[in-house]
Amino acid sequence: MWIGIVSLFPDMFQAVSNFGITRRALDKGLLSLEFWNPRDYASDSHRTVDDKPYGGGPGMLMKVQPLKDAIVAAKMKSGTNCSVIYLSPQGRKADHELLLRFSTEQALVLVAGRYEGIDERLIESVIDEEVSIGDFVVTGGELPAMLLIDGMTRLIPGVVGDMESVQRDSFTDGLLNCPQYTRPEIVDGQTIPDVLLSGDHQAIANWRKMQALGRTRDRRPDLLGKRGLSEEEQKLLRLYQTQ
Ligand code: 4G0
Repeated sequence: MWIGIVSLFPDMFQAVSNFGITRRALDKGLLSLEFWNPRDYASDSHRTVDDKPYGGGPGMLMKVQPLKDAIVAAKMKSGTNCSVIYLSPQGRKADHELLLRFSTEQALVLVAGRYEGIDERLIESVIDEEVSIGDFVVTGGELPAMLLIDGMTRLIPGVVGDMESVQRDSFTDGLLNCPQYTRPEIVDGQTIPDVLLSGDHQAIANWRKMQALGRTRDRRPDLLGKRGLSEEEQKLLRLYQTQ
């Protein structure tokens, strides 16, 4: 997967390119990142990349011409008619399904804005999708873009050795994960659920599913609403309250 990134601060992306699973995906050639800095497309001697909003008010916007030229250059380099994604608090909220869809694209361009965002006409002319990572504002689109890159990368086949662990993760089946425990058996007097030591694989699977259902209903009932419950799952959920 090739990702073109339009950003005033390309060095920030070392957080994904130099560490962990994303670094390995780059090394293996399963992921590649390429950068376009609007500052390199600025036309004046000060290399200006911000501009005042029409109508006045506080804050600045990204200057249209350098940003547009950088986006068009990135898109050209992709070699395909790839989607251009703009990270903004006004976007559609990202979720597992969106990342799954993006992770199957062979090329994407991500636009990371600064200041108070970009001119609406650019959204109409060069942006295909406006995506938000959640209902809060940060100082630039770079961290939101990195979250998408990281989340997509682990869904690319061959990136994570154990695809089963990816499958088991939260949201792949629309539920939160069950509680997890590792050694030692007792931590400061705190034990672990007996069933996990029983060796009864069916009982363990049932317990885990029941916990996942129970905490999803307690913490994220919206997820259950979207997903629905089978007869078997309703039975496990009733058992959860009697625990
Ligand atoms: C566009 C995305 C981009 C507009 C970007 C800020 C949060 C997200 C930015 C603004 C971002 C998110 C209107 C302040 C850059 N912050 N939730 N910051 N405004 O995905």
